[in-house]
Amino acid sequence: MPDSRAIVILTGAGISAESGLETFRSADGLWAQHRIEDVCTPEALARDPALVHRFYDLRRAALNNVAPNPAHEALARLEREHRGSVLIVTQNVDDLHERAGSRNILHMHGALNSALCAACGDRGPWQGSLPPGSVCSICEAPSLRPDIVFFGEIPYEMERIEEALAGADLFVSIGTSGAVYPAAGFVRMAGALGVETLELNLEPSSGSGWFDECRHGPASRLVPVWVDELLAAS
Ligand code: BV8
Repeated sequence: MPDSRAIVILTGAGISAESGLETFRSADGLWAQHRIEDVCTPEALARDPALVHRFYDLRRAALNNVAPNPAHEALARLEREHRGSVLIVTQNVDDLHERAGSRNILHMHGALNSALCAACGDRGPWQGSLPPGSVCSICEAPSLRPDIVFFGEIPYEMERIEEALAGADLFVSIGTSGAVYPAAGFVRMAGALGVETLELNLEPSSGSGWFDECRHGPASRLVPVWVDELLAAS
């Protein structure tokens, strides 16, 4: 019987770590250099727009120096070859899933290569630095900001994510510490709906106890092995 299970995959900073992008909560991670309150809240943006815009400018520029790793590539192969649906819900704001060839992706915390107009709400592609006061091409207000979901703001695509979880046969969490909600609650939502759950992470996360199965190690090794297993059983 071919495997046509619907798969929902949540990814976090850990899947991009081996591509050279910093995670958030490791000892030398992004938050170690900046307090969350200083760069990832609406209050921080209002208090010091230059600091917040520069924090995201630096991370947008870093995308030019990194490439997808075998974990991103394995997920793109899964989407191409698996008979059932494969949806990536990523907390990451990098474009490595896209560059690896994945297409069915929801960026629930926004994206570095996008700008948001604080005046009219338009979101559009953005390359290069985004200084405070950049002008929106739609409403012409000097109100463009990084298209990032800050703490206290509502993540994108929550309805589509909840629908996908309700219709999933398998929920896989890759490279996330399970520290940030609502993403950290998806495993419990899935489990309560009878969805099978798997964690692939370097080490046990805050939510490991909620998963049916956990495998620990680097994503660039674990993810291709898991995808090979799943496709071989198809
Ligand atoms: C909201 C912006 C209301 C993008 C980010 C319930 C309880 C408690 C608090 C809350 C709650 N509900 C809401 C909150 C408040 C808050 C929250 O969760 N606070 C936390 C700190 C307690 N949440 C919010 O404010 C959210 N908004 O809830 O609105 C709402 C909700 C639903 C519906 C309606 C209304 C908004 C949260 C978004 C905040 N923005 N970032 C950016 O700057 O990049 S969060 C930030 O953390 C990133 O998005 C990041 O993705 C996210 C999670 O971090 P991880 O990706 O997990 O990264 P981390 O470093 O933590 O972990 C890396 C993992 O990888 C580790 O486990 C490590 O072991 C592993 N790893 C490392 N190397 C490898 C590896 N794994 C495999 N291989 C490797 N090589």
